[in-house]
Amino acid sequence: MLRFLIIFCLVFGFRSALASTLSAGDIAIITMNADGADDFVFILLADISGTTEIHFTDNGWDSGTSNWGTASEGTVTWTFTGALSLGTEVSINNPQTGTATASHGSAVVSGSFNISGGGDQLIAYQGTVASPTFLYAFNHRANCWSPCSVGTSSLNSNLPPGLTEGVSALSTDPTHEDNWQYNCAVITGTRSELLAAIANVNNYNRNSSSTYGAPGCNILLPVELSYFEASQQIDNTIKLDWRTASEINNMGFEIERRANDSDWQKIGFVRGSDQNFEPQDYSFIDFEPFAENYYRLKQIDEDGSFEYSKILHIDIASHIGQKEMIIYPNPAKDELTIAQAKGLIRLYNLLGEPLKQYTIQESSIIIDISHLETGTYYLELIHENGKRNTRHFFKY
Ligand SMILES: [Ca+2]
Ligand SMILES: [Ca+2]
Ligand SMILES: [Ca+2]
Repeated sequence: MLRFLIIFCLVFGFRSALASTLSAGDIAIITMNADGADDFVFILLADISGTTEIHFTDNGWDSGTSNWGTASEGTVTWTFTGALSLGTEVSINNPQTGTATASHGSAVVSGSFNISGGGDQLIAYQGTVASPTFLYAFNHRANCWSPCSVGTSSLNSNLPPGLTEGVSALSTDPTHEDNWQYNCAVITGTRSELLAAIANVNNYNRNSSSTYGAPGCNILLPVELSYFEASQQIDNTIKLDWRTASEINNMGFEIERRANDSDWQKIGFVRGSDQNFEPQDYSFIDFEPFAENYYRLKQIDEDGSFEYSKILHIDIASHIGQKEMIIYPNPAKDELTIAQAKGLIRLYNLLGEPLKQYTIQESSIIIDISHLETGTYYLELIHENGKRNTRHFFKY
């Protein structure tokens, strides 16, 4: 069953719209070969757009000097212009030959790129050599990250800053094999669940005789809600707004409501998008809310499984802080009574153009509407305390 998550603060769906600036764990290395011509594969765990450039080096990071190791290694710079979805596997082929190709975009080799069969590492970063932002690191050198001395060794590396073993870095220590491929043990879940699975040595095919290609995992992420909010509208309806960061197999959302002491009732349904890696915005209007309302979303997958969102509570009375303005009759022909109102009232046509205003000193007033053309109008009450509410009526 797909997971239904509420993530309020850090939602990578928001980042997906940004062009090319990635963070640790936005990609993961899922195939690394020391044999053959050192093909490797990484997977996108964030959508990208614009021009994206990522460097991959077999040079090590020396935490003793807080700088790169001094061995002569190489770098593959991958460049892609356009949009790629989360879950895309990108293969870099033949980097050891000095002339690499990429399954998406282009790859340019500089220096002497060679993933050593004696153990080596592949470190992904953005930015410059002098000021890198590390994205992911894969190390198949036994007894490394922390105990290794780097210096002039081409085989050793310490864990680059900003990366976390088991999340955005994988050391196969103490197991050494030349070639590694993620076995797709986990292909759905939250981003952190996926990263934890990909950075787990137990989830890898490995050998020292033949190379691996792209795993072809078809990574899926469940429906993730970026936010879910309720707001009272000027006409005292309640609008629910929510955004998904990504969706897989999402049939849609049932909107459920209850009053303080009643059972949940379905009051609507909004269809989802079956599969989407871009943020999607949804809304629903409750035209007849209670004074006190609780709302939740029931997100339903195509297979019928479902999960509930958090529960929102919105109390109309406390929002307005006033008794509700009453108008009658409605529809009305010649006269309209406005009751439970004290303050300034403005009459608008359907275009929002103000037609007339009234001041109500007592709690009710009868206004003459005989001259109005047939149609819908609305009254806005501005309470003495500054709060406002509105009512529609139909003139016939
Ligand atoms: Ca090699
Ligand atoms: Ca090397
Ligand atoms: Ca190295």
